[in-house]
Amino acid sequence: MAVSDHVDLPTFMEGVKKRNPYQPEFVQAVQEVAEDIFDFMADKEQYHAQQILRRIAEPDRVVSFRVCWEDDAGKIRVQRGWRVQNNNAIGPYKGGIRFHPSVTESVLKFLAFEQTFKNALTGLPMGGGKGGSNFNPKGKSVREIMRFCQSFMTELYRHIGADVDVPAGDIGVGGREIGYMFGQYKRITNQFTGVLTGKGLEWGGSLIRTEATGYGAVYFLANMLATKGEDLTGKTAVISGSGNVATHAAEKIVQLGGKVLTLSDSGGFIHDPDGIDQEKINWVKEHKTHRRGRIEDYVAAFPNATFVAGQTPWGVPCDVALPCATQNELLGEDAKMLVANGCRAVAEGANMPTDLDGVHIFKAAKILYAPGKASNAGGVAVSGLEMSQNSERRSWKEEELQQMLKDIMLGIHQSCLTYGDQGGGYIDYVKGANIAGFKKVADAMLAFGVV
Ligand code: NDP
Ligand code: 2IT
Repeated sequence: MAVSDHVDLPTFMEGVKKRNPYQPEFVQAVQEVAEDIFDFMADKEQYHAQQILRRIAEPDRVVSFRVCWEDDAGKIRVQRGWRVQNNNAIGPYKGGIRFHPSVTESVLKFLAFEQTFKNALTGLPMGGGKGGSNFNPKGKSVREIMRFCQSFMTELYRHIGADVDVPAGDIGVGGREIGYMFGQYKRITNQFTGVLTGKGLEWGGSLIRTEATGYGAVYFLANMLATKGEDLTGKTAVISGSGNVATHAAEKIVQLGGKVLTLSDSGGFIHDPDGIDQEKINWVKEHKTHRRGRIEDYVAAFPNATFVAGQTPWGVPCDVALPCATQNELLGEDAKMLVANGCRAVAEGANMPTDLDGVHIFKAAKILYAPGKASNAGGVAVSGLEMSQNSERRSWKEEELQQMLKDIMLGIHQSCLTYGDQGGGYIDYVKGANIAGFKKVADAMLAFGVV
């Protein structure tokens, strides 16, 4: 029988900080979860005795490797690649791959940690992982991107597998990059397996995977509004980002009768008072994804809009907000501004876009606020459905998948209600998501003993 080890939250966090120096994003993600889990664990001795949270906050393994490739000028370039396999208590490691110059071990550890709870919330059998590289795809030719993806997979392949670890896309990694990586995996191993998700429809991909994260985030937002007897009709939405998640969130907001006012990228945001309708969203998708252009070019195409350089869009008054770009893009001051301007609901499409100050401000204001691990889980959920289809060697119909995505998002919402209802009509979705995700993983870990 393990000896009780009932440390308090500050002591626990001191240990996390000490063991993870120079990893602020990872410490931040653990802190946000630990704040809720310590409350929940107060009367549950076995979680303390078995050091469950401490074990979830220590990745099963972190693989770091060199990625060499040759650029178009013939110069040898050296990047660092990682795969963080955080926890596989409830299924194979599962999570995206990010290519962005800001990628560090800390960023990937926070993402793999968050992914562990998110994947548990979907109800599907997936553990948590994340990978990536500090490679910057901006300004690279398609051939350079292909060579990089092939070199990255030449090491990664030995650490992944359909029943081991199943990567997918994330920032800087879309269908094209998944294609290059899948092609290289298949070439090295001579196996056609469901080792990656987000694949093309011709070669094992699932319908609606591309749309699933953004659509799912808006379904979750609609579920939250429904608890107040409201829907999205006529509501104004401020969205950050202009990639996969942001454009599909915008699309679903428009479909459900809302008006999208902003989109952004790392250069700044555009504000279109006429609303960003489906035609304009199509233009953004084409311009950002296929032409790899900048969001500021939007104002030349749609002159009623304005571009604000170097800023995030949170100062634009709105009914609902969806941060869909990157971590820590919505700070305490932004949260205050949103609340002061009457924003009623925030659903995170990105992972950890709101910093800890912002989280505390949304909680104190008691607005409808969904953390990414709940509201952006639609993407990985459909990835889980892609894995099922690959295992069955068949493809499900679009209507079936649309319904499954809606049901999964509703199920996550219900889990948040179960563990986050604070009485008086206030649901703490952060707490609900953290506890529901933790409980599933923790109870599986208890069953396995000390491993
Ligand atoms: P994309 O690469 O398609 O788009 C990323 C968008 O965010 C771009 O508009 C990009 O601008 C902007 N962005 C990226 N980094 C920064 C930065 N440091 N500062 C400001 N803007 C930035 O990625 P996704 O849409 O797939 O991912 C967006 C977020 O959603 C991420 O947090 C990701 O982890 C999360 N997510 C993604 C899922 C998916 O299925 N794809 C699933 C769940 C969560 P620019 O073009 O200037 O770089
Ligand atoms: O953050 C995420 O959930 C993703 N990038 C998607 C992961 C996946 O495996 O589909």
